[in-house]
Amino acid sequence: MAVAGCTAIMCATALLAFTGPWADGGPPTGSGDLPVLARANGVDLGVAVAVDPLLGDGGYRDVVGGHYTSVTAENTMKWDHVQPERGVFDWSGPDAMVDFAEAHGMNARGHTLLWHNQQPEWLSRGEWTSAELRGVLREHMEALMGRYQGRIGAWDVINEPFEDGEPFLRENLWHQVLGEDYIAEALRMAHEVDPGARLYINEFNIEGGGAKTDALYALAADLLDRGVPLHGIGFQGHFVHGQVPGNLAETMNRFTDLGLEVTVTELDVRIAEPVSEQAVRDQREEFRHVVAACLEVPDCRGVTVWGVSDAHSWIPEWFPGYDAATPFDEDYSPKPALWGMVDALSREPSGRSAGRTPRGRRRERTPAP
Ligand code: 9MR
Repeated sequence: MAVAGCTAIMCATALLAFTGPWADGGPPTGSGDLPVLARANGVDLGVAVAVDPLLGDGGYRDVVGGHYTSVTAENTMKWDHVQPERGVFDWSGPDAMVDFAEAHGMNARGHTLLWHNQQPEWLSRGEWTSAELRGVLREHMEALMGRYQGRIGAWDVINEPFEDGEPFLRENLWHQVLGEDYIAEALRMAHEVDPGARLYINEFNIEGGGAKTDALYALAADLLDRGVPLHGIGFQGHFVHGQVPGNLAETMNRFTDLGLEVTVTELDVRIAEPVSEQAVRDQREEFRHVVAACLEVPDCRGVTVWGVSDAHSWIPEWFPGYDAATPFDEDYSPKPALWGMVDALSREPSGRSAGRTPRGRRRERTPAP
């Protein structure tokens, strides 16, 4: 997931270009500026993409290719899409996404390998012995991770392992059949399949601290103590307008103090309807805050936004009464939220990319509060 830096001249030009317009809240001056700014800061600015518009909608492709440095598969790399029948793989969506990323000089994140949702029935309803399920998991990893080895730098290996609002491991298929050490087992297996990939646990409702965060911290610390190849924690970042945690950087720092990297993997900020112009303006500060928090944390690798525009966001369907959660409106016009990300990337002192801390470096652990 390495991001290319920009030359001093390119970085300086990009930063200068943003100094004026952003002071008075204007829009971006050019579609190529955000990627330059992100790379100048040594982070990825990513977006979750859907395959159909990525292939067929010019406006969508322009937003993705023009404003971001990385893509994540919103759905097309999940089990039900990749292996709808046992041993029958569909690579059309994943190939399209990875090809797009490469054609546009972007990075790609893999999402996701073990999750309780979007499993095909043959998997979720199967009567598995632990040996059989291990075999199925290895086949899937070898096919999917193996296909994109060297092209996808980071994988959300374990997705949402804790109960929604609880500090307890979720009773998903993997837990039920393989036991609670399924997480260590899956990470080791993933590392065998692609030793070069950065392996993540991706979780939500952990961004502001609390019992679930503490439980994840204890799990991560235990895995590292046992030498399990865990490299990063994904902070999903599905926020509600007005409730974005102020202590996000502090929470991320707890995990980087373990020697892990972190990434904000699924950022959106949903606004209650009716969506007021004021709320949309205020959302700018919330997107700025999240990107700035990542820049504050030396081992934060980047921020990925969940959905290209408000027309493609999962929010209206899953949270009726909420909308406007992404940085582009339904016509692909940039919203203040996009400007907020530019604000953060423009104000970061330069040199972060040159002065990055080495990956995976272990630091002294801080006790859980
Ligand atoms: O955005 C995805 C949406 O299109 C799917 O219908 C949904 C199905 O569960 O999954 C959404 O993505 C989820 C992601 O994979 C994991 N974290 C929560 C995301 C939002 O539900």
